Amino acid sequence: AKHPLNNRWTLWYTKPQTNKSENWHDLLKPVITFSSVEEFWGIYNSIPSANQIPLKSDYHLFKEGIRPEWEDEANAKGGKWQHSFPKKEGNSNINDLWLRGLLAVIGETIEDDEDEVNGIVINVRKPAYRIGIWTKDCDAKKLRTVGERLKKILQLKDEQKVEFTSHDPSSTRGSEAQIVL
Ligand code: M7G
Repeated sequence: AKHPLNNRWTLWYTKPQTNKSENWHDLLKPVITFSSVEEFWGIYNSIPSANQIPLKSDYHLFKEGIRPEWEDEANAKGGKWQHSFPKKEGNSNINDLWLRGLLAVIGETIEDDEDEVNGIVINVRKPAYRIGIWTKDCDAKKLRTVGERLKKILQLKDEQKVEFTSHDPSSTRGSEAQIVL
């Protein structure tokens, strides 16, 4: 028997831009939707790992029906907790950390019964890998729980910070982080 997840999840992929005429919407595509633990492992084991996908690509795992974009109404009032892993520091374990993030999101251990988390993203960039958790709103108390758990999931040391930034630029001064843990 399959072990059902509490929610259905869609994996998305952003491929790198190869010419300037391609915009964000041309590059971002859903890959597959699943709803059980067994399907998750089948997919995870058949796709390239985070350290194998090209520079400027992203994986996104979001609840079914939520596009991994600021504009989606489920994201518009929320923001993201992020940590950046500079490649010069090694990060040979980035695949493990990304997997820990995926499991915490689909298993919903990143939060209590709050329904605050919409998804998780990894951005593969030249200087760094960046992992972010996207939230539904900016409720300070719920955010704090998610941020603290993210630090543990990503096995960060005290001095390695996670930063929360709201998607709505009018609620922040520029792109400055609003909360740092
Ligand atoms: P990024 O991947 O967050 O950061 O955004 P990066 O600078 O490290 O690559 C890169 C670019 O992708 C942005 O400047 C936008 O043009 C586009 N982009 C990223 N996101 C998450 C969105 C989004 O949610 N909506 C739209 N419209 N564009 C996005």
